[in-house]
Amino acid sequence: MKLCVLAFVATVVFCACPTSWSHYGDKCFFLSRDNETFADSLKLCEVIGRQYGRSASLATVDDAKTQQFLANLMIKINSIGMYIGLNDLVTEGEFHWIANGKQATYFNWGPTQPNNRGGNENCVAMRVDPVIGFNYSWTDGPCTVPTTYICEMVAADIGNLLG
Ligand SMILES: *[C@@H]1O[C@H](CO)[C@@H](O)[C@H](O)[C@H]1NC(C)=O
Ligand SMILES: *[C@@H]1O[C@H](CO)[C@@H](O)[C@H](O)[C@H]1NC(C)=O
Ligand SMILES: [Ca+2]
Repeated sequence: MKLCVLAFVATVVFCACPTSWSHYGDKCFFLSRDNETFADSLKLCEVIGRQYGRSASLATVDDAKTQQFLANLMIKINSIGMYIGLNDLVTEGEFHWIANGKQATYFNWGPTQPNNRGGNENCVAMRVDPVIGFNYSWTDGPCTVPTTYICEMVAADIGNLLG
C-alpha cells in the first residue's frame, strides 16, 4: 500500500516512500537489481538514501512479519538471493544489524546455517533454493560475493506533513 498526501495548494504529492521503494511499518525498502559485495551494497544504500535526504542502510529483518513482507517483494522480482544488514564481522557468531548496531534476536536461518564455512562467512543473505530447503531463509556467506541487496530507510512522516 502506498501512503501519499496530495497538497492541493502546491499540487505536490508527498509520499512516505519514493517511487520504487516499498512501504512497510515506519520504513521504506528497496530491492536492488545490481549485484554488489556486502560493503558496496551498504555504501550504495547510503548513497541512494542521501539522494532523498534520508539515512539509509541495509535492511533490518527483526521479526517474522518483516521477513514475510520482504520475501513477498523478492517473489515479485524472482530474486533468489539478497543481502540484508546482518553480519558477524566483529565477533564470530555474534550477529548484529548494521543499521542500528543491535545484536539480532530474531533469526530465520536455513538448514545448517549459520555455518561460517571455511571460517569466512560473515555476511547474511535471504536465499531461495528449494532443493536444499532454502525458502527466503538466511545463509551466512562470504562478504565478497556480489549479490543483490535490500536497502531500508525511515518512511517520511505524513502525519507531520498534515500538521
Ligand atoms: C546478478 O546475479 C544473478 C545471479 O548470479 C544473475 O542471474 C543476474 O543476472 C545478475 N544481475 C545483474 C544485473 O548482473
Ligand atoms: C516460502 O515462502 C513464501 C514467502 O514467505 C511462502 O509464501 C511459501 O508458502 C513458502 N513455501 C514453502 C514451501 O514453505
Ligand atoms: Ca561468521
